[in-house]
Amino acid sequence: MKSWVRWGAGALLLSVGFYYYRKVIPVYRVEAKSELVMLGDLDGDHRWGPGDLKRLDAFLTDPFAFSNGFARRVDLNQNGSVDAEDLRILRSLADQPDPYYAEQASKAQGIAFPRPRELYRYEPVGAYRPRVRWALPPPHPLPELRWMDALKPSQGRGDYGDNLDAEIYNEAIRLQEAYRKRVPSLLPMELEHAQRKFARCQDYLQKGERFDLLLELIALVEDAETLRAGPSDEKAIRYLQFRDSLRGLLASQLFDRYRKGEATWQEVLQAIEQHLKKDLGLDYRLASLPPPRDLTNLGNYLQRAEWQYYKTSTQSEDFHQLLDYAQHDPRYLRSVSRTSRKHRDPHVENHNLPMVLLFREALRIKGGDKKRAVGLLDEAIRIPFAWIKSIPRENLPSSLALDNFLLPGNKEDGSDKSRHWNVFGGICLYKSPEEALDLALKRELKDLKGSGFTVDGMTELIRDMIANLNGMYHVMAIDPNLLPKQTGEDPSR
Ligand SMILES: [Ca+2]
Ligand SMILES: [Ca+2]
Ligand SMILES: [Ca+2]
Repeated sequence: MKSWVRWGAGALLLSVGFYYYRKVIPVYRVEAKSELVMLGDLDGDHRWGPGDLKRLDAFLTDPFAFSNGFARRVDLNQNGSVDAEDLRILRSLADQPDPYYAEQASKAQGIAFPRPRELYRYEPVGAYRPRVRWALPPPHPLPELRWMDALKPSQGRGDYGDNLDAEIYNEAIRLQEAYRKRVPSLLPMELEHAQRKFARCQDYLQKGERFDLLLELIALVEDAETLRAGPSDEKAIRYLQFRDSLRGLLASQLFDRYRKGEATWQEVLQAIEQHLKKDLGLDYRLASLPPPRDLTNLGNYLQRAEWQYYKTSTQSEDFHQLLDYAQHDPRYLRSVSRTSRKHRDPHVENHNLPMVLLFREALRIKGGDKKRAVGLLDEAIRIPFAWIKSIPRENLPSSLALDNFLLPGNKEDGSDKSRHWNVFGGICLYKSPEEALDLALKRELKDLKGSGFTVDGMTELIRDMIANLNGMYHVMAIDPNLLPKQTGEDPSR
C-alpha cells in the first residue's frame, strides 16, 4: 500500500476514534460548574470533630461576621435557616464522626437524622449563594431593644407571610448585633437618628405592616453596618437635613397654594433658597443661576482621564457579580420590590434602599474603592435588559420600569432617579460635595426652565434634588472600613 494511503487511513481511524471518545466519555462533554460541600465541616479538614465545634461557637457568638458560605455550611438540615436541629446534628457528628453510627444513635432515640449522603450538597461555582436565615434566639439580647421580643422566626407554615416573618426576625437579630457593636461609639446625632427609626419600626409592627417593617430594619442594618458620621462628615448630615427640608416643602401649605395657582414659582424658589441658607449656610439666587454645560452623564463632569481610568478597570466579571447579586439576593429583591403607582412616591423613597444595597455590593466587588464602585454602578445602570422587551407589556406589573427590571426604579421615574443618586454621589468623590450640589442645582433649574416653570417641572426639580442628595449623603458617609470583614470563607478553597 502506498504510504499516503496508509497515512490517510490512519488519520481517518484517529478521527473516528476521537469522535466516539468525545461521544462516549461524558466527562468531556459536560463542564462541571459545581462543587461538593461537606456540611458541618467548618474548619475545612474534611472530617467532623471538635475543631468544627470550636468554629461553631465562634459563629454563634458573632454570626454576621461570617461569610454566606460559612453560614450555609452550618445549615445541616438544609432548610434555609440556622436552627436548633442544625446544632444538634453537628454536635452528634463531632461526637461520633462516622455518620452511619451517628444516624443509628439518633434513630435509637427516635430522632430523625440525615442520611450520610444528605450531609453533602452541590453548590454552583461562581453563582451567588444567598445567606441562610438566623432562627436561633438572639446571641446578645439588648434591654433597649426589648420591643423586638415580639418578633419570631418562621412558624413552619412556609407561606408568604411566614417567609416574611422569618426574614424580619433574621434582620432584627442582625440589627441587634450591628447596633451592639456600634452603640458605644455613636455620636448623639447618630443615636437620635437611630431612635427615630426604631420608633418607626415599632409603629409598623403595631400596625402589622410587615413588608415596611422589614425594609425599615434592612435600612437600619445598613446604617449600623456601613455608615459613619464623624465630625468631618458634618457636611453629609447637613445634606440630609436639606433633603428633609425639601420633602417638607413638597408637603407644605406654600406648595399646596402653588399647586392651586395661589402662589408663584418665584415664591417656591425663594423657599428653597431659605432652606439652602438655613441648612447649609449657602447664598443662592436660583432664578438667575447660569445653566451648566450640557451634561447628561457622569463622564462629562469629570476629568476625562481619571474617569476613563476607572471605567476601564470595570471588568465583565464585575458586572456578572453585580447582576448575580441583584437577581438573587433576598434583601435586595425585597427592597427593589417597593414600587408604587404613579405619583404615589412623592418623597422618592422607592429607589433609595436598593441603591444603598447596590452601592455596598459594588464597593465589595471593587475592594472598598468608592470611585471604582461609582464607575461600576454607572455602567451597570445603563445595561438594558433586552429580555424585558420580549415580555408583552400587558403582562408586566405596571409599576416596574421596563428598561431596568431588577434595578431600582418605578414607572414614574424609570431608572432616572437611581442614575441621579449615583452620578451626584460620584461627583462628591471626583470633585467635591460643594461642586456636586452646585451642579445639581444648576442642572435641575435648567430642567425647570425647560418645562416652562410648570407645577410638574417644579415637583420634578424637588424630587430630583432629593434623589441627588440621597446619593451624595450616602456616598460620603459610607465607610469601607466598617464593612464586616466576613471571615470564615471555606478554608479548603
Ligand atoms: Ca472539620
Ligand atoms: Ca437549618
Ligand atoms: Ca431633572
